[in-house]
Amino acid sequence: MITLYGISASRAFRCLWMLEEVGLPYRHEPLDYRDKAGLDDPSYRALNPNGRIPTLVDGDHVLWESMAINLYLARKYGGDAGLWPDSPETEGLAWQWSFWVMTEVEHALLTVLMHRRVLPEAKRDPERATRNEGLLRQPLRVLDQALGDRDYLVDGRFTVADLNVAAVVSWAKPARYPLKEYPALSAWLNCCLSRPARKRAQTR
Ligand SMILES: N[C@@H](CCC(=O)N[C@@H](CS)C(=O)NCC(=O)O)C(=O)O
Repeated sequence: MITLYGISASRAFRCLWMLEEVGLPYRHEPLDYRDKAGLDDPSYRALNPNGRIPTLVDGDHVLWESMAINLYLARKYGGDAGLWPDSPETEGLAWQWSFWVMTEVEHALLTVLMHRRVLPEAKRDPERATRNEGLLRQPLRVLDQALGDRDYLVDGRFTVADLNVAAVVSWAKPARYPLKEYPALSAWLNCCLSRPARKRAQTR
C-alpha cells in the first residue's frame, strides 16, 4: 500500500497530483505543515527526519523530497499513463526541468506568494516581493522559450517533467504574478492545470 503524508495546500500537492495521474489506490494522511507536534512525533520523524511534508511510504520503501517522490512514482508506476519519458535523453530532460524548477523558480515564487497573499498584511514586505518578481523574469523567459515550439516539455505529451514544473509555476496564479508576457508558458500551464487528476488532487 502507498501512503502519502501532507495536506494538499503544501508541496505535497504535487505528489497527490502524481498519484492521481498514476491512478493506483493510495492512503492520504493529511499532515499539516503547521502541526508542529505531528511533524515532531517520533513515529513521523522516523519516516522523515527533516520533520517536513511530503513523505511517501510505498510498502517498506520511504522517500521524502517532493520531486524525488514524483520521479520515483512516474518511473515505477507511470509508464502505462505515459508519465515517464521514452528514452535516457528525455529522462535526462525530465531531471533537468525538475531540478531547474526547484533551484531557479521555487524559492523566488514562494517568496512572492508569501509576501503578496499569504502572510498577514503586517508581516508582508512589498520590496521583497518586487525583488523576487524581478528574479523570476529570466527563468520564466527560459521556460516560455522552451515551450514556444512545442506543447509539452518532453516527448510530445504530458509527462513527469510537465507535472513537476507546472506544480511549482502554478503558484504564480495565487501570487497574482502576471504571466501575460509569457504566452507559451501561460497556455501550457492552463493546459496542465485543466487535467482532471490535478483537480482531484486539489480537493484532497
Ligand atoms: N524540498 C522539500 C521541502 C519540504 C517543505 O519545506 N515542506 C513544508 C511544507 S510545503 C514543510 O513541511 N514545512 C514545515 C516546517 O518546515 O516546519 C520538498 O520539496 O519536499
